[in-house]
Amino acid sequence: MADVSALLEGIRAGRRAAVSQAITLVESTRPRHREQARELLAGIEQREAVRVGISGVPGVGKSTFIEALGTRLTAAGHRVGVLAVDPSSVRTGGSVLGDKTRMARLATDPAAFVRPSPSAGTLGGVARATVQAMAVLEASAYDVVLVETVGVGQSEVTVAGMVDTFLFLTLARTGDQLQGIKKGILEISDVIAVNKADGDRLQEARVAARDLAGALRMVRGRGEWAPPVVTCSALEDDGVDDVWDRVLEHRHHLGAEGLARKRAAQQLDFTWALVRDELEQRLRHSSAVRAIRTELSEAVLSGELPATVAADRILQAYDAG
Ligand SMILES: Nc1nc2c(ncn2[C@@H]2O[C@H](COP(=O)(O)OP(=O)(O)OP(=O)(O)O)[C@@H](O)[C@H]2O)c(=O)[nH]1
Ligand SMILES: [Mg+2]
Repeated sequence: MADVSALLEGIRAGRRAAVSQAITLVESTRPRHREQARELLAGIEQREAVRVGISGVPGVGKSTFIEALGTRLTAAGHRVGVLAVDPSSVRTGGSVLGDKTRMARLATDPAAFVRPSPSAGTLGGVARATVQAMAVLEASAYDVVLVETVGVGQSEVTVAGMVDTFLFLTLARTGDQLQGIKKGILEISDVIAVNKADGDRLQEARVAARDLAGALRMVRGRGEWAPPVVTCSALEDDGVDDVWDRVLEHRHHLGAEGLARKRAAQQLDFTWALVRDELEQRLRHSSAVRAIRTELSEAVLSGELPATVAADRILQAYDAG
């Protein structure tokens, strides 16, 4: 497909078509493309953007928020890349069309690059593609990269592992409703914003932010970064600048060394994630495993064979194959 050196040249020059093609290349699972993607990634200039993950339940306003924030940032002279990690597109094989339409301004902004979620593969595969797409954007002088992900399943943990700051958007919830927020997500969040703080919901949002800040003090230990909880209205672009200030404060708190350490640790985690993803692919495609798969599955289902024995046989077949 691609001429890697032409792509590299285009990326350096900041040409959108080249950036777009390069991202398509890193998303591809075809062996020839993966080889070219490796060549491409080895050749691009390594730069570091401000990497921010944005998560929250469907409909909380992530895309609207990114539209407001991204427009502000490009107006201030930044180049903004937007990527999405969407686990539902992994399941259904379709990608979210909504994201583009809800970022109408940003999608036509010459200083922004909006890319929907890759639509094929496992979450591990999508994560691999996203990390590489991030590198492509950075090499093309996008200095802020925003990654949108729905706060269901594992995708937010995956995204938190590839960004500097993780922003969690939520809706006004107080008291018992706070239980509905997964504890795990509060643990990985660096900044929390109660969105849709507008109209009749403004007061409610403020109360919710205060309650949430209280609940968080119990989750986090002393001396750790205490995630600030603020309110905003993405729709009215109110408080979005304040949320961004908090993101920058979190960066400042990490400091250059802390950030470097965090990124290095993420690289190591990513290394193993790549290995696991590759092993899973190989397991799935192994003809030796395929040959015994149905028979073993039936034996386990009928209670004839214990899971431990079946697992051993599968691994033996894989190792021998
Ligand atoms: N009143 C109000 N509505 C908002 C606000 N932010 C988003 N919305 C509305 O909420 C709906 C969902 O917004 P999106 O930005 O698409 O939400 P999302 O979190 O990206 O949703 P998914 O991508 O489907 O997970 C849209 O109708 C928005 O107009 C806000 O601050 N205030
Ligand atoms: Mg969205």
